[in-house]
Amino acid sequence: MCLPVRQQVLRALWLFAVLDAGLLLDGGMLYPRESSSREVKELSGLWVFRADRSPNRKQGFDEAWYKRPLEETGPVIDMPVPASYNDITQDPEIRDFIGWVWYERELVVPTRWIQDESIRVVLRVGSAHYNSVVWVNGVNVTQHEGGHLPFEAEVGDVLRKDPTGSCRITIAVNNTLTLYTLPPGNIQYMNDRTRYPDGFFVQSIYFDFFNYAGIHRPVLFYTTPKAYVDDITVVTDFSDNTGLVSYKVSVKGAVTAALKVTLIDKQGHCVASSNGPFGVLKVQDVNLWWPYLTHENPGYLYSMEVRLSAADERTTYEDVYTLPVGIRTVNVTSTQFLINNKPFYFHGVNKHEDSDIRGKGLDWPLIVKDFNLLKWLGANSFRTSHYPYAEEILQMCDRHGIVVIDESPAVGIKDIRSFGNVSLNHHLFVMEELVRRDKNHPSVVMWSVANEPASEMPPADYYFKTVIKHTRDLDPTRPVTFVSSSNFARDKGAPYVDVICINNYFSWYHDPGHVEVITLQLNTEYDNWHEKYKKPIIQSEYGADAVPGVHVDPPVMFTEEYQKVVLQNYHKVFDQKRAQYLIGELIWNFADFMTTQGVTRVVGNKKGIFTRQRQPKAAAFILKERYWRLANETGRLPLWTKYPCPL
Ligand code: BDP
Repeated sequence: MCLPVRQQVLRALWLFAVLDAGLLLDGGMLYPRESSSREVKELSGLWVFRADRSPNRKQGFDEAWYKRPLEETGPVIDMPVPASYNDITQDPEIRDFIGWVWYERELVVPTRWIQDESIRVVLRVGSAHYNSVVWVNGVNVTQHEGGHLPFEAEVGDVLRKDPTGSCRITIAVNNTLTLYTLPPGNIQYMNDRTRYPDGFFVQSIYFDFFNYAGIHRPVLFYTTPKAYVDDITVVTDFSDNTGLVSYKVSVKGAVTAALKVTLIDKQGHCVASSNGPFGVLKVQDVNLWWPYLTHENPGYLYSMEVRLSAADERTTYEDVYTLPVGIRTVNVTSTQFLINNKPFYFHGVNKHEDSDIRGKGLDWPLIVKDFNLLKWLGANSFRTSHYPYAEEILQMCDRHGIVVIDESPAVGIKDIRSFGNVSLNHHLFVMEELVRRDKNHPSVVMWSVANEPASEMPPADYYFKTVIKHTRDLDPTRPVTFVSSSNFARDKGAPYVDVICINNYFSWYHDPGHVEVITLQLNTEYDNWHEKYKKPIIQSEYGADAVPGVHVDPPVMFTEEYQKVVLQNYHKVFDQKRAQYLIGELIWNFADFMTTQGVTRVVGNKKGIFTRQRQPKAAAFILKERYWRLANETGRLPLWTKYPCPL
């Protein structure tokens, strides 16, 4: 749909009015970036650490461990940040620990941060799993619930109490999951003293990945002036060759402020500018943001520089924040997913944040390796199964044109008590945190509110109707989905979503060993869904475990041959249905990943097409050939000349 420029501008202004309605959250969560007015001080590296092994795990709070250096209250060990703590030591108790662990870091902050009261100093945690309490010099500065999203606190006043600038940061993190957390879990005490020792308990989880814990993403200080740019929202559109960037800037710390907004292209030329807290930038001869393998120049980003000037009786403030902006549109019809009005077919993967030793800790070598593998594979997309990934990963997606389905941490909602109001309100809050963080990423084209909940339970209907509606109200510019497990007859989410995402494991969890049933069962399933809901479908998970190096032919389960043949049978149906309403296929999983121990898992889930160490299994080559072929069929360019497939 191509509206005239004027109508599009009005639509954008209406959108901003909608975006602010009924928010639970106050304030923005811009990614910390250095600029002429902002400094960033990363605190990655070695922290000191202690797990609170007391029976009720409350010794640290009872003895106020945050009041003194941690090493004065008991033994400490080195702990890298960011990283999960579980696989760092040789101690099985730390690997499987449940409860509060304590991290601490001492440093000296720059004198000018202390002396200059016009500087605002913010402490930011990229993510910590699951509940966190943060102190600076013994003063509680914030707490946060939820393992995959950032939180921050203004700490200038606390730091200024000590003119030497010495600073002790203490972070207590608890990985206990309850029926009301996202994801949910449950602690069970085993009271049969003939079978279990006193105080024995286990944490039940209803999701299939290891509940890694600790400080998973960077902790850092950043500064802004007292009057500062608190949030920016952009919505993009285009008409013919004119790009439109509607923006809204929120300012804090000043009653009045002058704002200058400039859009700069990759060559450093200013292509549009405006004044004021909201407006529309018009870009002539626009370079649209295109996905990888659909254009010779994918992932085109402009830089939007927001410059604030304000003054109070004492001083003047200037704040500068630069946001990368990709100009693109997303639309859905009953059979298609359109990016920039062109049909887009997702040929990609599901991932996990998971690797040896680091667990879920952010790790740049791993991130870059994974992007190189995605490109090698010819993958144009992934789903952030089953929680929001690091902002740094989404920035890579923006730059490389990798399309993202951004999923909330609502995985494993299986207990009826997790559909009550406490859970629902928390879920709405988390969707706000997610949209607030990721709304400006061009790579993010759809929100996924949950994965495979027990949607047959009676309260699920109201629950998901509410979460999906809230998400759509928060962001009317992106479609919303809900990832269903196979049983369409019991599904409660599909009536409300824009795209139907389905997971199934034919010839694995059903009819194990019978790959010959895949095509029939998949065809029936697709036709049922599409006839009932008339919405486009994404095969959001399919796959089979393969223990690397295990070979049997004719294929049997858990061999590399079986994984290959499962994929090939699914692909036959994909090729029929993508001519109709199938708009994507995402393999489960990109790489093997760790799970809790259990009789169905051989040191983790082995459905990766790459091993956990990122080496290809036989299935990776099948998929690579297929994805490059799909790219050549569905791409908009003569890709063989532009992108020689490295077969
Ligand atoms: C799917 C889940 C995913 C699991 C996968 C499996 O969405 O988290 O890892 O099954 O069992 O249903 O491999």
